[in-house]
This record gives sequence, C-alpha cells and structure tokens, in this order.
Amino acid sequence: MLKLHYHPLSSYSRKAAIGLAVRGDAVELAVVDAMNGGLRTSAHLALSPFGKMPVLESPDGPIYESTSILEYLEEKGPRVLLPAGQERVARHWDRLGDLYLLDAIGKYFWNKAPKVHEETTKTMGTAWGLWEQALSDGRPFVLGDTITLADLSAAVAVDYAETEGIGFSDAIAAYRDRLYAHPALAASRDAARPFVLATLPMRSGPRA
Ligand SMILES: N[C@@H](CCC(=O)N[C@@H](CS)C(=O)NCC(=O)O)C(=O)O
Repeated sequence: MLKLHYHPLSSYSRKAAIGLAVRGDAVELAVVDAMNGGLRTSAHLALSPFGKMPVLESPDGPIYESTSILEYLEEKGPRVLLPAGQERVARHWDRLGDLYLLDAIGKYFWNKAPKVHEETTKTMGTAWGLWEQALSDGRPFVLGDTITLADLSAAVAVDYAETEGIGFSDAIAAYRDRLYAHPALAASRDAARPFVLATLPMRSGPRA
C-alpha cells in the first residue's frame, strides 16, 4: 500500500494528503515527528534527501515534492486532478498556489514581523486577485466543477490565511466554503487545528 510520510500541520503535506483523498487512493498516513528531529533521521533522509515532507513510499520508490507525488498518482490513474486537455493550466495554477499563496502564508505562519505581514498581504492579495478573476464566471473551482490540482495549494493557503488573520475577499471566502464542504478538506483542517494552537508559543513576534 502507498505510505505518505507527512504531518497534519505541514502545508505541503496537507496539499498532498488532500489530493490523495480527493483521488480516493488507499494510503497509510505516517506522521513524521517533525518537531523532534524526525525530518533529519537517516531513515527519513533516505526517502527525502532534502529532509522535507511530504514523501510518498510507492512501489516505484520514494517520491518527494507534493506536486510530483500527485503527478505520479495521476499517471497511474485514474485521472482526477489533471483533467484531460487542462493539464498545462492546472499545473500553472499549482505553481501560482505554491509560490504566491502557500509559501507566503507558510512564512508568515512562523514569522509575524511587520515586514513579513506587509509582504504576505501584498503577495497573497495579488494571487487572490487572479483566483477571483478565474472564478468570476461563477464556476465553483478554478478549472470548473470539480476540485483539481489547480485548487489544492489555494485550499490549504486560505485555511492558514484565516487562522493567521490575513484577510481575503468575500469571493475567496465563498471559494473556501465550497472547498471545505468536501470531507477530505474538512478532515485536513480539523487535523491541523490542534497543532495550529500548540505551536502558537513557538511562533515569533506580535501579530501585526
Ligand atoms: N516544494 C516542496 C515543499 C516541501 C516543504 O517545504 N515542506 C516543509 C513542510 S510544509 C518541510 O518539510 N519543511 C522542513 C524543512 O524545510 O526543514 C513540496 O511541494 O513538497
């Protein structure tokens, strides 16, 4: 069986785990003890050379990088997250979501310096503007009626934007509600919550 090494708080782990759940893959979830050096053990580094998560143990060997994990599964089938004919566009939104939403909120999650707050608000604001444009014709998700790779990073980012008090428009709030109506996303949010609270004392600085 597939085994995903992940942590419920890790944004890229959540992206991969949600993708797996939306696809319906049977997977064993193995929590990495990331707070206690679990990413630096020789066993973990043998799976993930940069000491990061998520990483998938598959019949074809370990696969790291959240998008590569999902691409691997889509290649095996069924095709759920990369609809035929929309692959390039899905990958483009995945890049935007990783680079301008998930990385931005991931940084602010741990560092509440006013400068980081300013950068996060600006970068995420620009990215959400693109999402609003894509959704402006009334489609529920970025590529249409179903959740695809194009939505996954944004789904995790909107949740952490909310817990960290980085605002977004009513249109994005409605998108968040549509996303989290899916049981896989609701489960991911619920699993992350205790860690969001538990890490509060470790997260630097006053909120801007
Ligand atoms: N581009 C990678 C990012 C993975 C990543 O940065 N994971 C974080 C957790 S969200 C991590 O393992 N951080 C630990 C570290 O950098 O030491 C992906 O998409 O999987």
